[in-house]
Amino acid sequence: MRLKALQSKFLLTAAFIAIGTGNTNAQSINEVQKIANERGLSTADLLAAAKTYTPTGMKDEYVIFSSGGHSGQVFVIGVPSMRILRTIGVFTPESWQGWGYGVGNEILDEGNVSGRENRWGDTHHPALSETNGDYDGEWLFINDKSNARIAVIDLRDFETKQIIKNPLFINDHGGAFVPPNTEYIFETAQYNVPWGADHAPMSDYKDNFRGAVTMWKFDRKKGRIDKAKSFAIELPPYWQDIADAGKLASDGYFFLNSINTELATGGFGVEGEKNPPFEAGVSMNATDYLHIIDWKKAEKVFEAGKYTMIKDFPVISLKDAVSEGLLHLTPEPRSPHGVDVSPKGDFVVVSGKLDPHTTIYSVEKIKKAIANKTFSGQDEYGVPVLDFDSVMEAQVEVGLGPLHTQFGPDGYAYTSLFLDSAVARWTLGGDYGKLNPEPDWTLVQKTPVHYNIGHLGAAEGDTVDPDGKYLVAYNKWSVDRFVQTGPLMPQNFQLLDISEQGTEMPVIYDMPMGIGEPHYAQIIKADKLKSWSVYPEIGWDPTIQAVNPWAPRPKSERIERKGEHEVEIFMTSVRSHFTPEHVTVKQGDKVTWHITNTERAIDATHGFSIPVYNITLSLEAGEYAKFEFVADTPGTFPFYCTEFCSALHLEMMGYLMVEPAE
Ligand code: CUK
Ligand code: CUA
Repeated sequence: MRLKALQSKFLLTAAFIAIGTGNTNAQSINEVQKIANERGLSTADLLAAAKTYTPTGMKDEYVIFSSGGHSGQVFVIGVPSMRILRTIGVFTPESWQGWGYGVGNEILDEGNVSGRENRWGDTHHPALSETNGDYDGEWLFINDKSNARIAVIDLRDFETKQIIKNPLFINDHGGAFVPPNTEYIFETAQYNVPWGADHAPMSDYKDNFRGAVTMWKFDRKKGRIDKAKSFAIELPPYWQDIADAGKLASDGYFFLNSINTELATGGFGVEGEKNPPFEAGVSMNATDYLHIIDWKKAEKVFEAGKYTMIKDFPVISLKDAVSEGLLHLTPEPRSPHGVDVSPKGDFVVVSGKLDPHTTIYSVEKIKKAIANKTFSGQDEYGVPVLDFDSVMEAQVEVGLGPLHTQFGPDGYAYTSLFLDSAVARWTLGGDYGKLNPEPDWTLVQKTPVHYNIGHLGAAEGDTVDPDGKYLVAYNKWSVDRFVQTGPLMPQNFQLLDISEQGTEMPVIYDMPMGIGEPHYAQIIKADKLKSWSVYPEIGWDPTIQAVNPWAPRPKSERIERKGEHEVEIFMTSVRSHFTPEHVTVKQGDKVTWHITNTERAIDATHGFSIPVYNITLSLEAGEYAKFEFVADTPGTFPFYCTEFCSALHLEMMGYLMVEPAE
């Protein structure tokens, strides 16, 4: 019965498709119908296909920059096709792009932790650089939760340029987030430790463990975090969670929620320990605290020199943060997770995992309560707590396990529901109220997703000017959606069409994410990206984004012996040979190898690899790279181009001969 109805709908859809292509040939209509019937596709499926299918040569309208979770990387994905465009090696070496196998090692080393090499990360929150609250497509920042690090990625070449380790704490979560003009990158601690992760007994938790937010100064001209102009603000040892920077009405503020205001220290499973496990211990209070930080005020306090050096890093003390009036708290419902600022910056939306509502705070009311000191008290560290009822604007019952919220251009907000496995669409009030037909602060509809959604992302959905149109559910579980790939399954990115008001929000694509477990991702209009197609000049050094004077040029290739145990090699690569093709060094030589890809053609990448010495590079057109190693193993080592670059690519090789020492 249902099949029949669907089949008659196919005719319509097929005719629609046929007309759309200018082809009214009945045969092709029949063909579409036949295939749809054979594959069991509904009209909705055909429509979804029409909305997402991207024929060869057609480009995507939007680009997702997705965190990679504990893969340590960033993934770049096209919308609506949901095709993976590339990965960006960040905290984890990645051989295909030559990241961390001879090149990039110095940058990865900046992320060493306590003198140890750390070659993975847990990336959660990418932040695109913004100008006036809108993505400008220039820079991307991302945090590593596992070791409290921030990475800077240049979107001219999609490469990581800097990794910086937080000196005060050992993991982070409320980062990376940027204010509307990217003056700073915010990073906040999560599982608190004594400063610098020094040792202290758990019984010291209340007195010696500390939370903090670090404001990393971003020098846009240099494209680097300027550590000398960065500082931190001490916070109580609650588990600070996700954050969001204010904009427009809330410009200058930074909002940050927290769990574990109980100061639970766990201990479950330890003999003689009577504390409840963390999961219960941190969820006992009916409310936790939203932290409201006036970062512009904090900047002034820092500039006035009112800080203490801790672990060689300037920290504004909790005491000063309170007396200077730059830190306030206000209660938020149980086990809060997401905090998201509305497009005009006038509302702050908080969702508590254990409360079926989203709670909306009014920025105007917050400002008023701060000015009038409308406090309901203070926490045990002396931080003033703004009275909940005087700052809360509304609560919307959206469903079970609300986590994160994004916004559309039409007064809609979208909240992910982890336990319901759904996306809730609801309406904002205030100035947004006129933008859609529904009443303010009301749940409009819910769309099921598969399964257990974490973050969600709407096109430009956290900027001052959201686009709507598409929303992606970043689901944690895929369960039965794909061919079984062993017990480890991909995550599932589901694309939802949110372009129509008042209708459903159909899921129009499932994308298995089998290369990492992403958390947040941001979606930018593709035409805002101004990526290079080749490096601007031959000999371009991506680490300085300029021509490197050391870069070998055609006719300057050579091998120079410097002193007894040092050799310097100047090599070029072009289709389809390396110059020189023979490199002979002596066992024990310190080898410095310079190599330039002298190509000017788009996509004319050459790889370069040496066995045994663990070297593999990816040299894009124009790129210069340098790597060093000690030739301690004698032997005969063919080096070759790993990228199938030409008909004579197999011939693009040479020999490294390491002569044994006497
Ligand atoms: S968190 Cu993972 S679902 Cu790190 Cu932003 Cu919420
Ligand atoms: Cu160059 Cu293969």
